[in-house]
Amino acid sequence: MKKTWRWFGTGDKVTLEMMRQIGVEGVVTALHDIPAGEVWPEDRIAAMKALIESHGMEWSVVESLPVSEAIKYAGLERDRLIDNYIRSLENLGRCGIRTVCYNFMPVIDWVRTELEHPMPDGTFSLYFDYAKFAFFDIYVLEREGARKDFPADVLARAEALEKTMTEDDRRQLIDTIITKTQGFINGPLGDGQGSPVERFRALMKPYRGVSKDQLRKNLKYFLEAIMPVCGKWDIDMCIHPDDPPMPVFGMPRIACDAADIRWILDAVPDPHNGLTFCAGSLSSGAHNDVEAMAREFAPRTRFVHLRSCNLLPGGDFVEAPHTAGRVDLVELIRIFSACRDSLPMRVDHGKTMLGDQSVGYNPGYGFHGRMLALAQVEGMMAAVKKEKHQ
Ligand code: DNO
Repeated sequence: MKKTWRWFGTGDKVTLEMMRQIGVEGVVTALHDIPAGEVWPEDRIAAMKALIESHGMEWSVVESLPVSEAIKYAGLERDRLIDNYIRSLENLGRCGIRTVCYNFMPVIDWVRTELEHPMPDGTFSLYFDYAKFAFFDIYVLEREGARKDFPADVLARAEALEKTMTEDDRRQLIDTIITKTQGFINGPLGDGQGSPVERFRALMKPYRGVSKDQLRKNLKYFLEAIMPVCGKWDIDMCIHPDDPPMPVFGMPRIACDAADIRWILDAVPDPHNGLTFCAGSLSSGAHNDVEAMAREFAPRTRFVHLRSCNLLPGGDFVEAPHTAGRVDLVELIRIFSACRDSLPMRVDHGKTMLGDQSVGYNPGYGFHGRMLALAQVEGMMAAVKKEKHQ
């Protein structure tokens, strides 16, 4: 597997020089300043590629070329936006970029309720508290019908929170779920006026009445439209699983489990319709047997995110150290390295540690925590390689 690292561009506090020193071979990045829906110009792509190459690495994966909301809910401007997407792919193809990660999650990408959850060893992890999430849905978003989406014990915990959460706690939760987590991945939340919560509600509106089946059809429509250009330039599209792998805020999600992924890969059997195997996202769903999924989907996997979670009582989960989560990462490395040479792999998130918290890194994307994880994974890779040659 190829050791890659997510980099947020020249504004990232982790520099290309730092990445090179710790043995990163390939960079995973995007033109983050270009709003979703606009075409990525060829000269901008070429300049980014040249910058990375001048530091002795390659641009291995685009993460992400974002799919506009109107493509996901099949709005009126869908075909125009797909045309723009195709033009971006063509420009990437001309520059020799062959792997593109994207997701098809309505409105909200990954969801966490705490970005710096203190762990007993003094480090911090990303954390999902199901009751806080329910509290946000019911009492902050005030989504109609939200209550019926939660089990009784979670509702009871959310009700208790409603009595104890201060105004400041609420503000912090909004900041975590909407502003911080989404902001650096997809750009600021919509244009529009008003508070983040109002803007979030407005973005959710077009999904009213969009069923899981409809969302699947919209993905198929999108994939069928872009496959010819992917074929022409040999570009692998790799869908990122939903994180966490369950429907959120009453909107459907279609990449949550083995049946969903099977559906996506079968609906458009073209080999350029591939998967980002994000072990971390999949591992946060108790229903997922992540190792079995790796065995099944390795042949269509084009990019791997290695990490995993630990599941806690009541539907909570915490991102685990790379050596101590519920998924055996050594086994995943065995499966993926048997399938394809040089499959790009990044360690995904890491712990926040050794001063990472005061530098201003994006949540989950600090330096020391990911460096430690990369070293651990590198050791696992070396052991697997040795096993293979025995
Ligand atoms: C979170 C990431 C996701 C991922 C996108 C890909 O840290 O794994 O935001 O980049 O879903 O489109």
